[in-house]
Amino acid sequence: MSIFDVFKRGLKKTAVAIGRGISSVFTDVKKWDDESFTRLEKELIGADFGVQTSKKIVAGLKDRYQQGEFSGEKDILTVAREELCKVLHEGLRPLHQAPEGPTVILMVGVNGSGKTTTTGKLAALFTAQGKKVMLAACDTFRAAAVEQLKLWGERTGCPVIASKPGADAAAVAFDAVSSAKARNVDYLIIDTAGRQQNQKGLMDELAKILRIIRKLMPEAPHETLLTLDASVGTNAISQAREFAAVSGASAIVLTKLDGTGKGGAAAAVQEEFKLPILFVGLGEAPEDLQDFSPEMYAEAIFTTEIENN
Ligand SMILES: Nc1nc2c(ncn2[C@@H]2O[C@H](COP(=O)(O)OP(=O)(O)OP(=O)(O)O)[C@@H](O)[C@H]2O)c(=O)[nH]1
Ligand SMILES: [Mg+2]
Repeated sequence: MSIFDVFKRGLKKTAVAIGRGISSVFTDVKKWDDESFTRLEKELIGADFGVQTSKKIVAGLKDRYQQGEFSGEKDILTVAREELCKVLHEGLRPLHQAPEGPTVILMVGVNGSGKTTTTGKLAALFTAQGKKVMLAACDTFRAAAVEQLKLWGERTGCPVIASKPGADAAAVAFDAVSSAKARNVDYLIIDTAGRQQNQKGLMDELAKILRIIRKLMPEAPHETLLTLDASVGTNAISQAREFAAVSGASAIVLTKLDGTGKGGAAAAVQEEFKLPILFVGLGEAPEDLQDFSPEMYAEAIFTTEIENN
């Protein structure tokens, strides 16, 4: 399956929802007026594109329509794609890499947002690129968390540094960074427990993990990736903004885009967080985590190829 197929399949629910929305706006409209543009804006907001982005897309469409650049429904999709890509390219950058030695990636996020699964999928992605990957089970809070990560270690053939549930998470981080340096792996990915910014004990634990990492490698972590569940809706996503600030998140992984008809969230997230989206989760299989490509994302969402199911 090509990477674009992964995007297409993962975003199908959203594409169907948007496609229906656009058709319902334009079926009986030969000429577009302010009302049809407003209806389209509402459809986009309804698919979680966020108010600002929806306005930007529609304003761009309107401009180009008035300049006579397009007329039919198909052209709308093309222009909508271009406008969405413009928004999504703002602030986009590749993953930070260590100039030498291991690149350390710290996973953070609220409970159930996809940290452990993303850790496993990243291991699969980097391994497929021929890189040496090590995982660290710093979620010592939840009993089954260590086992869950060890399973991903087995699936991807990557060593997992772990201790017992209940152990000191920062001590596991210490062992993991030491070991990653000694074995000179390319990537160390550190899974952590789910937490909210108002849980003082757990936030202190995260701060301690960071202090220990920096003691051994002052420039690490090279990325602190915040996992955000796209299917929870834009309100819940906005609530994660404070968490992002407190945890020092450097970039975002938007997970579960396949589980929702409101997959427009990437645009809203970028608008809210001012952090780049580096990866997207488009399903539960290892290959369903992909580098975020605005072009593929926009093409998969705004498409005329929607099967009727
Ligand atoms: N469909 C779909 N499911 C996903 C995706 N990412 C994660 N999941 C599922 O979401 C659930 C929670 O994922 P976890 O990786 O365990 O989340 P977590 O953040 O580690 O959870 P805690 O450690 O409990 O905080 C699991 O059932 C995953 O299979 C995705 O991109 N698509
Ligand atoms: Mg987890």
